[in-house]
Amino acid sequence: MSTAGKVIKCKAAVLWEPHKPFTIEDIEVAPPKAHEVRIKMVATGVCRSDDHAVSGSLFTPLPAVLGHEGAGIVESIGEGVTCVKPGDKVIPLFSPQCGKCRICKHPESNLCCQTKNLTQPKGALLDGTSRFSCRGKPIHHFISTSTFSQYTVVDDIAVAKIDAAAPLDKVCLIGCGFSTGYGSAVQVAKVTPGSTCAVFGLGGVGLSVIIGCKAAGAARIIAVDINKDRFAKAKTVGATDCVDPRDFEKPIEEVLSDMIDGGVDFCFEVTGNTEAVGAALGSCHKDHGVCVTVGALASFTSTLSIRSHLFFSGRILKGSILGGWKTKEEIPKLVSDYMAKKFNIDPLITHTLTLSEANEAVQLMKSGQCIRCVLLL
Ligand code: PAD
Ligand code: ZN
Ligand code: ZN
Repeated sequence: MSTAGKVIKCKAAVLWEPHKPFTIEDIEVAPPKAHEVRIKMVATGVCRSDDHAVSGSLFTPLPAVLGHEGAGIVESIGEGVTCVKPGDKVIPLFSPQCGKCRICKHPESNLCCQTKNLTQPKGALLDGTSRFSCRGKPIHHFISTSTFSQYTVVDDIAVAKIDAAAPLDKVCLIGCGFSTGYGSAVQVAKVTPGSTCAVFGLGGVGLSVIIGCKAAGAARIIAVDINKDRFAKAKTVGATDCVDPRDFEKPIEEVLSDMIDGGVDFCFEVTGNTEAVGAALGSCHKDHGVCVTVGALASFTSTLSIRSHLFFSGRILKGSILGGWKTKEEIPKLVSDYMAKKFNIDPLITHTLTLSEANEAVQLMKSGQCIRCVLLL
């Protein structure tokens, strides 16, 4: 029997208060309104940004259904939706693409003017209301996606139709971690063949940066982390050297400068630690080094403290949201490239659990034991 037009009852992981575990709840998911899409979620990765939302450093109104790295199948569509139909495989987009605004029309940018849920989070769909409720209370959406639920509703500018043959328990990572890292290398930094790169932070996002640096033809890729357990996987995906800053008395930027004759061409901060931004920038070559910060900008509350002298002779510091991809157009292409084996995301997935184990997945991430944990919904 069709569920279109009806309220669906399903399970979701709800965060009621900051710093608390999720509660697995029975929630109601209302039908999509005009220009909205209801999705039966199949799989979702757990990203460090979800944990930043739990801790409050990435502000989002609560109670909410978190999760933003998912894949699923369209269950029903609201009036006026033409980009997807029921049965299509899709990835929700935490950075939407309206295709009409100044930013969408700019060749280099991807933070669409409709990305209000990221920049000024209201915890709602674009019409300002929620489709989720639980125990009689409305529950907020999270950055246009809310993938820690068996069903979610998104705006039609925040969903990308993908290859019908794509394995959703793998390509869910293309909704955030993989695309963010890979795009930070190939299109934000624009890593060049034969260049030298360093990547600070070897979680799912940092390892994806390494995959991107390798695909772009970097000659040397130095993986930097304070968790040595990450080094074996970094080598598997393309790192040529692995360095733990704690093994040295001198600052890591001096270590890398000695290793690579004055510093690397491209450096990436993918730690979420603001102090690592200065070290990453300082590890770039002073004349032409490009540093991309990916992790530190996920926090709304922190400020950067960087010696101004580091910019004296031309280093560049850039930010990167979702790897700079114009999501609606380019996320489906990344899925097709994965299907064509142009890169492999499978080594990033170290654990697969179920929605009822969402808290265990967060603990595995926080303890450094897992790279990406995928929840089956
Ligand atoms: P993760 O927690 O799995 O990995 C972070 C890694 O950094 C871990 O291996 C840590 O041991 C390591 N680390 C921490 N501090 C340091 C340090 N000082 N020096 C070296 N290594 C260190 O996170 P993740 O890979 O899921 O995400 C990384 C960050 O990127 C995180 O802050 C997340 O919120 C952010 C992010 N940003 C975007 C975006 O669009 N900008 C998208 C997705 C994730
Ligand atoms: Zn993420
Ligand atoms: Zn736009």
